[in-house]
Amino acid sequence: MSDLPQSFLAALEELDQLRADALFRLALADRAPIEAVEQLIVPALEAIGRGWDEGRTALSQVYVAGRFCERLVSGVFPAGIEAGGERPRTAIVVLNDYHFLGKRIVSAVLRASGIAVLDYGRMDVDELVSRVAADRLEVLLISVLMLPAALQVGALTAALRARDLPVRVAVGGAPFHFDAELWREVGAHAMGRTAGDAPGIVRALLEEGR
Ligand code: B12
Repeated sequence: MSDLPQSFLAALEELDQLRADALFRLALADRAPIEAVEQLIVPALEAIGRGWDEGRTALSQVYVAGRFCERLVSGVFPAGIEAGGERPRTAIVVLNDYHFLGKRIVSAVLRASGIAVLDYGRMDVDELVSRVAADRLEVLLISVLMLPAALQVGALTAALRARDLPVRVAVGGAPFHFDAELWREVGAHAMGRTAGDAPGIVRALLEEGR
């Protein structure tokens, strides 16, 4: 069983979706969904991303693997149903980016830990500042995978400060893995490496802000 992640990566690289699907289901037999996602899907997509960076993998392979993993993730973490009652003061967004998988997983983990979260989808800086103000957010989670989008978090935190909005910002995604200091440089209050970090971060930021 220990070579499951390796076999899953090989199946994705060969675009063998039937085999990848069977291996993922095998992983789910003795793992929680979040463990199966973190142990199989996340490292496989990271390896495929490196392959593209180094010229070993075609963009079409990255695309097909990404879309396929999106289907697997949607199967175990269906899109959220907005909770009734008081409107949550925590939201998650993809900033100027089209990599949505991380956001989907982080939202699911938060919901599973009893934290209600608004899903803002994809936004740019101006739209996001307006929504944060309108919803009087306490915590904003941002998922970005492109370096230019990560740098825009700096423009966002500056705009939030300029409007004196007390929201606390947490970031996650590949650029923050590649450069461990980037989250501080863009003015975020916290950074998470995995979706499993999100509930602890939200609770700590809510606590700090009160
Ligand atoms: C799949 C993929 C795609 C798919 C996306 C499909 C989709 N619907 O999401 C497609 C093919 C569309 C795509 C397109 C592109 N991609 Co792409 N892509 C990837 C790849 C291989 C995997 C990303 C992924 O889904 N990972 C799985 C998810 C679950 O992981 P994750 O998002 O990191 O989230 C985890 C953690 O980071 C954390 N997390 C994430 N967000 C947050 C937030 C908070 C608050 C917390 C606590 C935690 C947290 O929790 C998650 C679970 O643990 C990465 C490689 C990589 N190393 O990430 C490249 C990568 C991100 N892509 C890259 C590039 C360049 C592109 C393109 C420009 C390619 C091109 N030339 O067209 C386009 C641009 C699209 C755009 N404008 O946004 C580069 C970015 C480099 C850079 N420096 O900016 C990467 C890093 C590849 C590389 N090594 O060069 N891509």
